[in-house]
Amino acid sequence: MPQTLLTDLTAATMDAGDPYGLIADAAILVEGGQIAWVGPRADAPGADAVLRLDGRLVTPALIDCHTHLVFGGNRAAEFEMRLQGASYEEVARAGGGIVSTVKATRAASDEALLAAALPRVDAMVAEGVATVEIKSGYGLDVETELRMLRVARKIAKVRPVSVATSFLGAHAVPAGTDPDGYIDDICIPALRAAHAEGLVDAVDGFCEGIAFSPEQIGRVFEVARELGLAMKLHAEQLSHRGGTALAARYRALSADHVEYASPEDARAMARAGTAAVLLPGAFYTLRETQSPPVEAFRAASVPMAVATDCNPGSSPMTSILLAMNMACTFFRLTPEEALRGATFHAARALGLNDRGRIAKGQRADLAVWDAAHPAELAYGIGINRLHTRVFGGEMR
Ligand code: DI6
Ligand code: FE
Repeated sequence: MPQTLLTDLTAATMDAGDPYGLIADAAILVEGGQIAWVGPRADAPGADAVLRLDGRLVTPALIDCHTHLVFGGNRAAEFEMRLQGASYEEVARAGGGIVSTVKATRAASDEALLAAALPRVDAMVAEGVATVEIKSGYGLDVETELRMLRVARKIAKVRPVSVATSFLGAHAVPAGTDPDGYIDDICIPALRAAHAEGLVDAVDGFCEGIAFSPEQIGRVFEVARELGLAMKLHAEQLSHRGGTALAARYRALSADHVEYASPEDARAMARAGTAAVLLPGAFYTLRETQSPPVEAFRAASVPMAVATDCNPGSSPMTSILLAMNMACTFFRLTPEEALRGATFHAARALGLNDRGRIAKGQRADLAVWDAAHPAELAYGIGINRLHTRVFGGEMR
C-alpha cells in the first residue's frame, strides 16, 4: 500500500497531552486511508513519498456534527419581515416559520433538494470539513422524510465528505395535526421505514414547548432503542423542559443547544456519556441571552462539541470556523475547546471513534492550514486559512 509522509509541519493532534496535543516540527505517515504514524519529524519512519508542508499547521479535518442542510426554499422574506417589526406569530400567520420550509421541501424534487444542498456542503468542505451530520425534519410526512435522508446519503456519493444522517421526524407538529397522533401515525412509521432502507444513523427530536414533550420524544426513543439506533436531542434551547435528562436516560450521544440546561443536567449527561453540542449560530440569530452552562459542563467533564446548526430559520450559516469563533466570544470557550469541539468531541457526538484526532489507526482526514498556531482558527472572523484537505488519505 503506498505510503506518504507529510513533513515540515506543526501537528495539532487533539490527542492527549499538551493543549491541542501540539507537536512542533512533526511528521504524519498516511497509509491506505489511515494515519499509520505521527510524531516528531526526527523520529519519522521512511516512506515511498514525502510531502513537505513548509511549516504549515495540520489538524484533524473538521466535523460539523449538527446540520439541517437539506431543505427547500429559504426564509429571507421572513428575516425581512422580522426586521420590519413583525412578531414571530405574525410571521407564522403569514405562512412563514418552519411550516414554510416544510411546504417548500415537500414541493421540491430530489434533484432540486440535492442541487440546493451542494453549495452548502461545498462551503463546509472549503473550510476543511470532512464529516457532516445531516438531519431530516422538514418533511413531516413519511415520503418526504425518506426523500430528505436519501438526498443526504447521495451527498456522500457526489462530494468528498462523509455523511452521518439523523432522523428528525419529531421536529415540528405539522399544521392541523394532533402531536400525539403525529408521533404514532407518521413519525414512528417514517422512522421504521427509513431504518429499513438503511437511511438512519441516529434518531433526533426537538423537545420544546413549541414542538414535543419529553413523553412524546420518549415514545420515539423507545423505537430507536428497539431498532438499535443511537439517539440525539434538541434540548433546553428556549426553555427548560427536561430534554437533557431524557437524553441522559437513553444514553444519547448528545444533547444539543442546551442553553437552559442546569448543573444537575450536566452531571446526568456526564454519567451517561452524553456530549453537549453548542450551536452559537442559532443563539446569535435568535438573539438569545441565556448562554449554555459551560462552567458546569467543564466541572462535570461533559465533552462540548460545536456545530453550525445550518438551517434556513434559526441558523442560516455554513461556516464551522465562524461557529468556533462565536462559541469563544459568546460562550467563552477557549480556542482549544472550540477546535476540540469541531474535531474530537464532534466525532463523539456522532458516535464515531475512527476520526477527530491525529493518531495511529484514525482515518486520514486532515486539514492543512496557512497558520502557525491553532488558536488562529477560532480567532479569525470570515477568514479561511485552509490550504489543503486530506480526505481518506487523498488530497482533495
Ligand atoms: N431548533 C432550531 O433552532 C431549528 N430546529 C430546531 O429544532 C430551527 C429550524 C427552523 O427554524 O427551520
Ligand atoms: Fe438543529
